Amino acid sequence: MTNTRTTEQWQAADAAHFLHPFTDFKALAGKGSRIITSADNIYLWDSEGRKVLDAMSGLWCVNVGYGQRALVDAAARQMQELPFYNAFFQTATPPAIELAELLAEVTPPQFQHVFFSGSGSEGNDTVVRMVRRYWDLLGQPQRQVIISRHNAYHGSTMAGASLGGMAGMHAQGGLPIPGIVHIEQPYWWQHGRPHGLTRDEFGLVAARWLEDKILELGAEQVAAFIGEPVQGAGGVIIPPATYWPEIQRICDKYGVLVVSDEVICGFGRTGRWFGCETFGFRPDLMTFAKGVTSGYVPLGGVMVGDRVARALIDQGGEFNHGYTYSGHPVACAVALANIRLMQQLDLVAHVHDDVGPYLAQAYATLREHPLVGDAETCGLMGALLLLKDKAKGTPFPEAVDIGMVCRGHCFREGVIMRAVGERMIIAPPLVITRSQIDEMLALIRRCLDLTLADAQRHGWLA
Ligand code: PXG
Repeated sequence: MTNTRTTEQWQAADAAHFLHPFTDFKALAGKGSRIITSADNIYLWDSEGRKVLDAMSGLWCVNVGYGQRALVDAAARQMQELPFYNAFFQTATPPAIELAELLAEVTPPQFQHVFFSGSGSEGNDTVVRMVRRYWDLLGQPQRQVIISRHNAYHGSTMAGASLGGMAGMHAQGGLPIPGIVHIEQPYWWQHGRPHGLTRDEFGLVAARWLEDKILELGAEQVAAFIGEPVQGAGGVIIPPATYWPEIQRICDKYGVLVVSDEVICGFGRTGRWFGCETFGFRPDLMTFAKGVTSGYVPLGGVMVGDRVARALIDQGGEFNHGYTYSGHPVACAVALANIRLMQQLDLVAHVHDDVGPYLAQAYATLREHPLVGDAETCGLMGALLLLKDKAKGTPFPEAVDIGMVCRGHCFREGVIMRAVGERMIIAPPLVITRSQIDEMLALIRRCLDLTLADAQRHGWLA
């Protein structure tokens, strides 16, 4: 659809009818949305014709960048041939079968089966149903509890938001649902540094919170542990290298299933195909969405490892769960084109060997900035911690929403970053080049300088 109305007309119709996700409706209606009308490669254009560098890949999803013809053609072809058929009643479509086969090829070897959903949230609903079904089949129906982490994000459905550890979400709608408990996140700045622990020491401490919780509940009650390899929406919290291997050891010891939520980390984001490969653990289940289609159309799902698949398949009996769009042929055709394009472009190696290390080096230089207490990256995810006094590690007072001040400058200067509290985060398209990283860094540096000038002018540094 072309840009057929003025910005004001779009904003008025938007305010009149469209309730946006995670939005204060009243505040937005007073201000007006920014209308995005077109995109190419790593750039967006708004209805005023302004060009913006999209350092968030849409919403952590447009991994191959905008305007990739192969994905568009795959969708158009599939829509002509067979726009929809379901997978419920002993039927299947060629794109869904081929995608299942290709996913088995690009995921770690324990994954030979997939259950499709329409989104990451639905994928995590499937996870809850499936792990409980698994333990039922094994004759241990009391193994119900799933352990997750505070500040995790696993989606916005009842189960997704319950698995997530966002206090603001739990406060609305009576969450979490029963049988989901949370341990503390592996965030060194918050929980390790104040106690004088090195990152690696803290990684072990944080993993052992899981063991404490398993022992407190009784291992015979615990079905699974779920985590994002790197917490995305929580602020790009990169765990110490010691964390995930210790989580794996603990889960193995007590027979607890490991679920890796790869909705953000999957499909190359961390410099390997999946985040579990970067962090050295071996999940039994893996949720994916976003990067599977580079966001061109909605698709999600759960990779089912052999341990769970064997129980589900060999024991027989119907799994009473599924979605109209499980294995949607158009979504699967686009995912096939997307993954094949990633293979053709050797995009995972591009992140691992080239732009990932280049971004890490560029981010390290930002540590010299007076506002930046820490600058971390993992593959093509990055976080800047903005501090009032970096020498002492003092945060800004809560009344100063420093992240939102910085984000405002980003909007005006033409780069999209996300603010999570005092963490400024990025996850640019994986096709980004070194010179585009230079361009992005110049914009980020400028926004940090403007934020610093605000802080000085308002006396926030005193
Ligand atoms: N798991 C993870 C790890 C996610 O990041 C979901 C599940 C849910 O996926 P769906 O497709 O149902 O949205 C996500 C989604 C943000 C932000 O502000 C992040 C997500 C969604 C919306 C906003 O960073 N991640």
